[in-house]
Amino acid sequence: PQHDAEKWVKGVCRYCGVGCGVLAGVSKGKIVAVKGDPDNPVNKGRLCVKGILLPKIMDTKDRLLHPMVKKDGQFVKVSWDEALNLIVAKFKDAIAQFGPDSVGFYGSGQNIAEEAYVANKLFKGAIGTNNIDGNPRTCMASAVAGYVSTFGEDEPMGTYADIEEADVFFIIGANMAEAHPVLFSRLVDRKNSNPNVKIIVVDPRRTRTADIADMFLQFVPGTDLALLNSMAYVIIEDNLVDRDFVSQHTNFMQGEKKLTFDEFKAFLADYTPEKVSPLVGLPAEQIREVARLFAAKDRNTMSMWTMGLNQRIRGTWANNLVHNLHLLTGKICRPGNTPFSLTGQPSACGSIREVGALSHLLPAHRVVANPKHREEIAKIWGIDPARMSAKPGYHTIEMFRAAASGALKVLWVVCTNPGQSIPNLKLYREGMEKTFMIVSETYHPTRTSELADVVLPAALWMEKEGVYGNGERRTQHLAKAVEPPGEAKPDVWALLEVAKRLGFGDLFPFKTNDEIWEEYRKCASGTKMELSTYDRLKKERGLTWPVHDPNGPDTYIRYAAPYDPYVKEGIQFYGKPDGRAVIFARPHANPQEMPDADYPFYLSTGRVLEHWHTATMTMNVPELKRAMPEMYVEINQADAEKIGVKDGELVTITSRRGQCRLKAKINGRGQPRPGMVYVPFHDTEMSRMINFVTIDAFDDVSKQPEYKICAVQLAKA
Ligand code: MGD
Ligand code: SF4
Repeated sequence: PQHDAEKWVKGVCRYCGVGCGVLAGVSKGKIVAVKGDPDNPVNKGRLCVKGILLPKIMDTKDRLLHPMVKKDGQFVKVSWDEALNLIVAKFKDAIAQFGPDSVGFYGSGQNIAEEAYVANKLFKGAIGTNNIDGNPRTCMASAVAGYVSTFGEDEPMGTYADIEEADVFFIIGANMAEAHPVLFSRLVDRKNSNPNVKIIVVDPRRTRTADIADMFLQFVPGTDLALLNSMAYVIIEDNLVDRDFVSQHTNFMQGEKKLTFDEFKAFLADYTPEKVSPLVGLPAEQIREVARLFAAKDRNTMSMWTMGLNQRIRGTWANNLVHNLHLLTGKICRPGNTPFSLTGQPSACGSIREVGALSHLLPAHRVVANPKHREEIAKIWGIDPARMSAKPGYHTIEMFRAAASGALKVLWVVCTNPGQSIPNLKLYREGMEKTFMIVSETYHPTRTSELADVVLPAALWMEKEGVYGNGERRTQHLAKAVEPPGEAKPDVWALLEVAKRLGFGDLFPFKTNDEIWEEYRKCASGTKMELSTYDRLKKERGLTWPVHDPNGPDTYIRYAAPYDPYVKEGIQFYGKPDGRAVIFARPHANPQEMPDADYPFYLSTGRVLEHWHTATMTMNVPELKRAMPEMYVEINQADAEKIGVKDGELVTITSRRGQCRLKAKINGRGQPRPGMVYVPFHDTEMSRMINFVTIDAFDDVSKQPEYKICAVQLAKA
């Protein structure tokens, strides 16, 4: 109970990319309550049901309290010393015999920035391999590639404050009501405060988000590119283009080739609403109406999207096409006008995109392939740049393929559960068993830790301090509130120990998180994503970078005066050499796997409100478990009748890769279009783990897998 708290400690919610500020109530060394931080501008005191119940994930029966090593197929408790020595011996052996690219690291958008920074430096700087990737590849990679290709710089130009300034919301491929609940409540407030606000929701599934839509477009899965191009067509046809903006701030491109406005217009001739209508399954007039509302000259328009666009083999292109609509209409870089990609995890931006903990990146939005970038980072890391590899390492799917093929000998997994969350699981679980796998976890067993050779007990949320960076560029500090249980240690401690024992102690002299942060801050200094000091972050309710003067203001809108400290006048897309963003001609392309006579349904997968990803944490909370004890398959009423299934009956879902058995949910909280089914991916029970069914095809630019679409057959079980 809240009144028992001896003190309240400032932190951030453990779960989603919204990044709500929390105050954790501590009593007798335990977190006994959590409340929304009223002073945090993200949530202003609100929390969703997962956030408010956070104390219940701490002292659970399955907390991992000691290091363990698998001996003769059984996990045996060992000392930290024994576990670390074994890990170091395995790393040394593999590197000596097969070279640095035989080892890898798989991290998480839930790591604090300091963990990701140390891991990045250890693998890319000390060991000399770029084999470091993480779950944001499965989540945000297409958004990264979209921002970088269109604007030359990653991450949104706007912030959440745009919600209170916008009066048209274009929400495509995002179910904010369940995946970004507190942000959704800000949207609802905005709508309630102003009768003029219009909300457009584009989704093949009727979701809870669609419940507040003024226009709901339930289109055919996988046809976003055609729809977005068609909207661009209407914007040009109806003369809704902001000609001045376009001529001053944009280039038209098709691949590497520059186009004229007229050539771009000619490209769109294939996308008239009439031509596109049968493909997308929407009336032509509805496409026109939506485009006109989006582009209305007297309105501010904010787009929001997430996995529906990102988790696609054309995810990068889909991102480009949303940016196109804002650039064509000039609805960008002004309050309430912004293409805003929603982030999935609490620190996918702060710890992975900014720290550069993916296989092609270096800190502060640099890339491994650029010699100047390697040199700059090598200088800060105190190493010879020759020690760093120019070759991007394995991205997520490649990394688990390398484990399956035997090329990857040692893999360290921290703060993620790929044994449940990777697509086409059967193949990759076999790979995880084959390679020597170290898993740093807070709980055991999980679907990954059960396959490990060594498990290391990790300190959980608020048992360690650290920094998270949320989806609006807000860097926030979480204080340590309580001691970790048993022998659990912060992940950063284990990383530093392994670094020292591998002989790299001189590169890792850090005694505190402040020291790690201050070195990382040097990487960002002089770039256009400057960060504030650790001391200041401890006091503030987060700061949205760039923070040009460490003691000065943070930044509401990038690329635009008077908000962006690097722009003196007007708008400048300074990520591009000529300061111009790109409007891309990108054709429609089908998903990798289309329904056919054998596999006639589209399968889509995603989240529900009550659970977090693989549910290791949320299934430990009785209230959440009771509310949503097992996952199910949502089927449209008409399809259910066709296959003779009633609500609650078991259904077998089969793809070319695997099978699942789930209860049918008809007219549940979501309703897919006929011909499509939807399954949440939180279930830990083998027969209900939908990633045995999903496809591991990925976007060839962003390398993000196409979790959102594959073809399946359904049968009453
Ligand atoms: P999580 O449950 O978030 O799932 O998938 P994962 O990252 O694999 O895993 C986090 C793990 O970290 C948990 O096991 C938790 O117990 C542990 N943990 C918690 N705190 C700590 C800590 O401080 N230290 C350590 N070491 N461990 C900790 C997410 C992934 O799933 C993502 S990001 C996406 S976007 C994909 N989405 C998706 C989908 O939409 N559909 C399908 N079918 N699959 C998907 N998989 C992907
Ligand atoms: Fe936590 Fe996200 Fe809920 Fe906020 S909206 S309380 S960050 S899960």
